[in-house]
Amino acid sequence: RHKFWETQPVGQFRDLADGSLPDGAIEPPSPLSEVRADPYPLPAAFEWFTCDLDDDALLADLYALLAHNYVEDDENMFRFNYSPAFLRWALRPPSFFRAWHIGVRAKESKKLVAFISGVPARIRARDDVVRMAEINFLCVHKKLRSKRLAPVLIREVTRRVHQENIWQAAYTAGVVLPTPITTCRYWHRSLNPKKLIDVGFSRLGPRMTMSRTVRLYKLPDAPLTPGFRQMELRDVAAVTRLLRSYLARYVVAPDFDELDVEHWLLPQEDVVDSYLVESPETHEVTDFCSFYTLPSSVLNNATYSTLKAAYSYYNVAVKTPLQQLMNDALIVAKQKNYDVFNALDVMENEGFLKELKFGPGDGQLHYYLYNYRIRNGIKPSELGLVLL
Ligand code: NHW
Ligand code: EN5
Repeated sequence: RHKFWETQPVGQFRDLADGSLPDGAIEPPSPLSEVRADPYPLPAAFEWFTCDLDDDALLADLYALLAHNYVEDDENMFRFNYSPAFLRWALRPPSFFRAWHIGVRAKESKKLVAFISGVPARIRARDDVVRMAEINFLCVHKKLRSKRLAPVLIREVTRRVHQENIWQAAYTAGVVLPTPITTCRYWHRSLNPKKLIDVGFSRLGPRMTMSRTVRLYKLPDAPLTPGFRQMELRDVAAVTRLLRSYLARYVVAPDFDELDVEHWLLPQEDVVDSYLVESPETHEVTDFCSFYTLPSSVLNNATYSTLKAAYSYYNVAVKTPLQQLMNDALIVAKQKNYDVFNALDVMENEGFLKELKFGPGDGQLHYYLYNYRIRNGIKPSELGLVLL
């Protein structure tokens, strides 16, 4: 069934029933001297190409490859359209490795035809903090599909991760592979219902008119919680404390330090937005919420070419009820002209989705670990990790 994945140190479907296998690494690390020294062979017309994301021309090529060939929904109506600034942010966190930004080019034309990337992260599974690679943006040009190029890209990124003495990875996919640690559902909250219906992202409900629908999704003009404001550089220490103590309750979650928080959560326009509640009395930071910006191209629509989507990222509600905090997140997203606010059913999100008029989407997101077993998997609500 899975000619490639059957050869990899990942949970195999046939082991699902075997409760005797322990949690943790599936296979031990090798001595670095045994890590293959040279790149895996590619078909003769292609060559490996380590991408320099400082180079605006290269970044534009990567952007274009993904904008035309990356993930679509099951009916091919929308395609993710990660912006160049977003890609730079996603691929250059603290201590990133340039060698993990891996392109494949046509030797002759130098055209970028495939890509895969990793970034380093510390991820905790139960009480074990593990250095991992987060693998993302695997993409093969549409004209080169089904030629078994993806396994070559995956082996090559694995080799380059091993060269840094890192032996585990985390990744997500919309497709089922051996074997998810958990399967999450996407939920969607309409902010601009008329446009969403016009482009086919959502439908007019039964017995609903357009004007009733617009009214249903109406939001206040400004956030309601006193002390709700944008996160700033001076908040990094307080946000790190809040987030670390919050993520400690999940079975799988990132182990963020202040440098990570500064990178991943400090607002960057049209990339990541973060807000917090500063108590008007004590000036303490009590709550935090964030979302990232990932537009989708609208395929085949005469009126609209893109959907502006916000994706719920990390949220911590200590003093403010989570539902109220997320309602404020919806309000600022609406103010900033997003068409839809998306969230997964991870962490405590189940506790606000229905109440805030999110509806279940038709997409799922499966979470995976490479070379790390978690017996029986976990529930989405036990997952404290959001990948981009
Ligand atoms: S998920 C998004 C992936 N990208 C897309 O869906 C974009 C559109 N599609 C494509 O570009 C987020 C192609 O269809 C791709 C497959 C390139 C997906 N993950 O070349 P072949 C990520 O980026 C397996 C893993 O003929 P293709 C996460 C498939 O099961 N494996 O197919 C990435 C089959 O293997 P099998 C996937 O359609 C995580 C083989 O590829 C996969 O031309 C990567 C077929 O290859 C997917 N999304 O190209 C793993 N889709 O065994 C990281 C298909 O079943 C692992 N396949 O025969 C960790 C590495 C680091 C370890 C460090 C210690
Ligand atoms: C991530 N790093 O399928 C790796 N999106 O539901 C890639 N559906 O947008 C993983 N099909 O349900 C990719 N509207 C996995 C996701 C791939 C993209 C995907 C889904 C997620 C999606 C939309 C549009 C469907 C169009 C037809 C959807 C319904 C919204 C409705 C709003 C009102 C309340 C009820 C729900």
